[in-house]
Amino acid sequence: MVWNDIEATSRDALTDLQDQRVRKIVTYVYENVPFYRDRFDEAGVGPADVDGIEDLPRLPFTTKEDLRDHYPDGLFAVEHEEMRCLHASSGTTGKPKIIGYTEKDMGIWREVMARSLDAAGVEQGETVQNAYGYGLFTGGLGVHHGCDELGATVIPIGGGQTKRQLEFLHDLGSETLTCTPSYALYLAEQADEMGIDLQSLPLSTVIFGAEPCTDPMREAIEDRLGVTGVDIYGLSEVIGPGVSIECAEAQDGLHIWEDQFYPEVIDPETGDVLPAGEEGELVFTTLTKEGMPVIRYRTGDMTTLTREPCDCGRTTVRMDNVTGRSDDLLIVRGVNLYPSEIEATVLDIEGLAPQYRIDLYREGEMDEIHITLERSPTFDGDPDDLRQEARSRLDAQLSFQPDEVAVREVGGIERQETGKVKRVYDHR
Ligand code: DLL
Repeated sequence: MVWNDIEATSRDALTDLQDQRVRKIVTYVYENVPFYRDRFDEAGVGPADVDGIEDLPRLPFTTKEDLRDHYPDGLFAVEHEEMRCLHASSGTTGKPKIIGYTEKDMGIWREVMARSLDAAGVEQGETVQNAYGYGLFTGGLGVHHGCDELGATVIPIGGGQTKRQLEFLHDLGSETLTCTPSYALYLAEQADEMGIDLQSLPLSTVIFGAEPCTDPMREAIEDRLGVTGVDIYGLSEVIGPGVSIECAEAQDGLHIWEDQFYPEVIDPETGDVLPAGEEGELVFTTLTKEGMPVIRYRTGDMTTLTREPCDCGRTTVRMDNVTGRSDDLLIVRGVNLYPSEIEATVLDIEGLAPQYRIDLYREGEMDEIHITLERSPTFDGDPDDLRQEARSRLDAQLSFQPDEVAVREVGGIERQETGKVKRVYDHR
């Protein structure tokens, strides 16, 4: 069962639809957004050169810098009064990216979020406790719109208020919780402290996203909350949450709603399109959006695509869960590392809590990297054994020797109640 038949349509039918839509959107942006017209003209390409998705690589990329350089509305394709809602995605530096949605775009968002919730197993009439932040961040309202479209009962609690979250999970009996993976773990810890047994609640699903979640973290969420964990992905520039999601049946890659958002994976260095199965940077073209379509938008997120059929019956392309961004890459004394690789290697160690932080310093000419871990509440051995084990796994699996590895007591790594978790602190 799928929410919309398009999710399980034949590859040929989907490609036909994508070809039609891409022709239309390329003409639309050329006629309505001077930024795209200038870019295409500079590259010597135009709508006449694009007959379908196969021709997309002829068009130039759009980047986060382009959005910032044309702040606030230089990529809008309609007048302000036609926008029904504006969101903003704040980066770590500079101006936020402003995203506008017309009435039609709001409909697309509702639809893809309803499909996503349905794929995660949420049914009409069920209750969803939505602990993503409301406001300019697209998480809270995105999930809210989807619940509305699906006919689920949404509790718009937003981020934080941990005690109230736990009370509500108990008293209102939500079947689904939506929040970041780090917050799901924080809730589990606080429940332990308050003596609440999360396993005994009706809660059966956590839909986590907005930040990376490696396998050890997912296992910790599933075990400690007694749920199925479903990974949802999205970014404001494309729509918000609801670009892709795992299905609860297979939990094996995230189904991209590719009738709306056409994905490519490229080599981040050369910009060449990579075949399915090879890891690279994810790029999206929105096929139907009206207010602020994006063409070949570089997300910075690293993933792999697969077109193998999924057990759930959906035929859409799937992406691997995103565990790193191309700009997260740490280059430490000539070794290239993603924080997620460090995380996946060390958090697999029995006795460590699913918490960590990485600090980078510069000593003279040399970079130094310090890794801080935390023992799990059930570990009663010598923390030095955990430290040694972490060192030897990092060396064996990543050929990496950090300058310092510390293992703190339970709660020794600071927790964050709202927003996206920060793991890497660069003091250089
Ligand atoms: O984080 C939208 C969202 C809200 C997705 C709630 C899922 C749930 P932005 O604030 O614009 O939008 O941030 C987008 O967050 O490019 C990724 O780097 C990261 N991200 C989002 N979902 C995931 C995920 C929302 N499931 C940026 N796994 C993206 C890993 C994710 N990273």
